[in-house]
Amino acid sequence: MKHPASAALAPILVAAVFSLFTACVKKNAQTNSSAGTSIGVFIPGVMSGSPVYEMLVEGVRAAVNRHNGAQGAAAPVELTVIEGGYNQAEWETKLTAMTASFSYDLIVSSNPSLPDIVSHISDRFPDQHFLLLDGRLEGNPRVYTLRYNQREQSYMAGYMAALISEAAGPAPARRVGLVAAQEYPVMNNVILPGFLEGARGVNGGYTVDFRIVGNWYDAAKAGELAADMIQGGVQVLLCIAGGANEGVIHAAAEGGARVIWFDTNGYGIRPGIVAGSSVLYQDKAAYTQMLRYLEGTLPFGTAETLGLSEGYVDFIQDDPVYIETVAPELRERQASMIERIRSGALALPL
Ligand code: RBF
Repeated sequence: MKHPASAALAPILVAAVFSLFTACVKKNAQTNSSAGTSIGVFIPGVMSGSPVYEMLVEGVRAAVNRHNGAQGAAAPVELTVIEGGYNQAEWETKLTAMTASFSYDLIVSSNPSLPDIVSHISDRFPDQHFLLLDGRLEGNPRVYTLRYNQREQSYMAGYMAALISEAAGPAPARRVGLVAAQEYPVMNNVILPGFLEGARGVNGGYTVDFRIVGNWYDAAKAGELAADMIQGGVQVLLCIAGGANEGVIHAAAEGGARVIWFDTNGYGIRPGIVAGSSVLYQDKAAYTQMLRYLEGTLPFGTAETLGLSEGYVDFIQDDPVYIETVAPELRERQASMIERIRSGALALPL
């Protein structure tokens, strides 16, 4: 008679051996043809409340569906999405496990911290290919990266924040706000300085009240920070805190302040309170680069930076809620500044 524990374990073992076997078969098949191509998307965080990740999956999925539609059902590309969760200390282990499963021909992700993590993994798994957005790594022959010109993106946010602050009262505090989830090199070296630079484009006297939530989900904490900033005279706040942004919106609505949204069109989130949307088109980037991969033309080893003139960064000006919320003369000044970036008269390289 079989031991009961081993009877219970047997199916698990069989499943484990089988999945290892199919993973190896899949991998081997892939090297010879595009049949059985498997894409894994790693989300460094959670999707809900973070448009950069929602756009990533949307773009990858659209490219896979288009490819599968064109190829017929014979050899569909498979797509798996895995969330890494909010504990950043676990991301490398989780991504290593994903790589070590040998299940994915390509792993797609998005985050400025991913290039470092992937460099470590790539040393141990040199055959694994990666497509990384919102990050930069050049020269690894298995890694392609694309980042956005976030100096342009944050400049446009800062310019509008200062325009609204100037118009808000007779004695503006000349202080705009930035509520960020955490400090990281792109935040400290690109986004915060770009936001300040934009505000100073309106008036050189501006400073930034910069506050840190400590994570990407605590809306109550973000709300407390924002309320304190508004109390101190800040009239317009940029928020880059994922799910915690909700708290900033709430505090602004209570305190008569305005919010500049980042990454996606946020006017509809709280009409009248969100007075600017400085966006990046990560869905378009994910779609375009995934199609290049599926067509075999993604230039691994290279790193691209795309901004306003390439159509990957913008400030949404044609939304009816924006037109209703922001006075015409401010919108005109914002529009002419954007035109100066687009024409190259105002150069904001990274
Ligand atoms: N952005 C989000 O919207 N949600 C997140 O959970 C998130 N987590 C991040 C974790 C780290 C370690 C870093 C460096 C950035 C993170 N970002 C996140 C920010 C994102 O990469 C980007 O800078 C902002 O969305 C602004 O474009």
